Amino acid sequence: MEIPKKDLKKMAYWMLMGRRIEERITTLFKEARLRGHHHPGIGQEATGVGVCYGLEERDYVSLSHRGKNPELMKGMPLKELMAGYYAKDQGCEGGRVPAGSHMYGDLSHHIIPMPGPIGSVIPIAVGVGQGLKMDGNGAVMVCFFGDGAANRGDFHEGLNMAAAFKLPVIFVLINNAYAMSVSVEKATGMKKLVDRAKGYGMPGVNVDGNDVRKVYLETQKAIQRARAGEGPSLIESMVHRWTGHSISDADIYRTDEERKKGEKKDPIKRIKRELIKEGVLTESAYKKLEKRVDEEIEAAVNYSENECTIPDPSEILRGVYADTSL
Ligand SMILES: Cc1ncc(C[n+]2csc(CCOP(=O)(O)OP(=O)(O)O)c2C)c(N)n1
Ligand SMILES: [Mg+2]
Repeated sequence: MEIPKKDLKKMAYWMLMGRRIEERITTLFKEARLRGHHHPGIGQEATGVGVCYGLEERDYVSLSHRGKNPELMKGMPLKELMAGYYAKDQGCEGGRVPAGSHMYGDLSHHIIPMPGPIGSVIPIAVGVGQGLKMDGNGAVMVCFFGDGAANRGDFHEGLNMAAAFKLPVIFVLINNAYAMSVSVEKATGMKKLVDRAKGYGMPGVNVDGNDVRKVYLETQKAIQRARAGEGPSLIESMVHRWTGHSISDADIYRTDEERKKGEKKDPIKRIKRELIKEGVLTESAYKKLEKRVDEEIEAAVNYSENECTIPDPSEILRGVYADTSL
């Protein structure tokens, strides 16, 4: 299937946004303008964009700790995301999550936060899928997680239940070959994680996560299946993690050779090369896109630093305990 040019341009915009925001957040940490924690999603842009491009307002996503495309594409305003990194009132969690890169969400945009323990979001996503099935309006739930999370019990219980009840859930396993410093080879006896799908009785597909078109087209099949009431699918997307696990990981357990091999598959360079070759974008149109993305990010940084407010300490317990007066 051909993807229309206007959609490819939008995909390129979102991928650039995914890349540049990670780079900007990293420099803000280095300048000590941001504090807390960050897991750079550099290298995962084509996966986030390819999966989320076809989602509709009625659909839900649940987040992992890496990559910003799902929440932005699902409607979280960039300024709200950035103010969340600064732990400001106006941020996505009202200043409660200075941890930065995860544990935030926005239910008004159908974005389910990632709980701290990796993989724990999977059974939650299955529960949302059950709710969507009961609503019967054809909405789907997309659940992102990593290869490490796929070795936790939550993955196995969640996929089994989703298949047994034919729930409209698309499980997106982002395989970046590592969980912190532990390689997939060391963590499991399986060669291909996607083969696990067979064990639960659902379709599974392995895609090159650097190729946004392939990710998009495979996800569309899974979405159609879910909307038609045929149940869940597992998509394993192969990517390279460009940085250490987090900004505080020196990444000493990988070789330069391994890193260089992964970086050759850069999804951003690839989409730029392809779209210019196919006449979808010119070199100068691509530069304009970069400029637009950088300006939007800078506006969000300025907003967070200069216009947003720090939460009042009296607010700290809001949302922690149930309101017993109700
Ligand atoms: C249950 C649990 N164990 C350990 C951790 C610490 N931890 C945070 S991220 C992470 C690695 C996750 O690897 P993966 O699922 O492959 O995602 P990636 O970081 O590669 O995107 C670990 C072990 C955690 N958050 N939860
Ligand atoms: Mg991983």
